[in-house]
Amino acid sequence: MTLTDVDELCTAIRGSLVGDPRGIKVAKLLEDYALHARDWRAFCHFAEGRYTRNLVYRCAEFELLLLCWGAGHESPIHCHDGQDCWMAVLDGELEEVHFRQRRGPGGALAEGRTSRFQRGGVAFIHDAIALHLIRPAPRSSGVSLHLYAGAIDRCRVFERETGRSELVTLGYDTVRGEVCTKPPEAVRAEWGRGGPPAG
Ligand code: 2CO
Ligand code: FE2
Repeated sequence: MTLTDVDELCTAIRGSLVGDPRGIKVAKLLEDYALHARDWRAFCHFAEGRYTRNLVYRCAEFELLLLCWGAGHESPIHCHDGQDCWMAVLDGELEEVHFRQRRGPGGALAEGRTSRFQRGGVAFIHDAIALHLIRPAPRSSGVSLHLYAGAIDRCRVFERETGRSELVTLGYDTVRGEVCTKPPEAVRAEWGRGGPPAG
């Protein structure tokens, strides 16, 4: 299969999430798309000082986001609200750093492995695997495609030194390539549970 169109990718993902408990088929689809497609460039949107979250597609089963990472940007250390998360690199080089909470109350997070991913590389994470942060490799920027099944509307972000966390609501910088000024709840309501809004 050669996937060059993001809507084709969404159709294929929907057909593959069921009966793919380890997510192998889904990872292959994302790799295929990352290696062959260019249409994602229409959804790219970079900002000063922070990575951006750009909604490509959302339905009852999953959410697909394009994330744009400038040099020096870094996500907080965070969880994934109990959901499965795949990240496919479309451009540049990204680093993923794993963390885990130590047993007992409080205390610094323990740093685990760091992995690097280039175009076509696919990472998978779930809360049972680790917390993580994502950032571009030194001197690189990056664009990545994130599949959350189901959607992640909020997550906990963690302070490395104390292990303390707070719940944050996740928003969108753009929706299908258009700058988004609405609160995330409004976008979610528009997309409903079945796919893109009509019109
Ligand atoms: N989970 C983060 C987010 O959705 C990005 S890091 O990849 O999972 O903003
Ligand atoms: Fe993440």
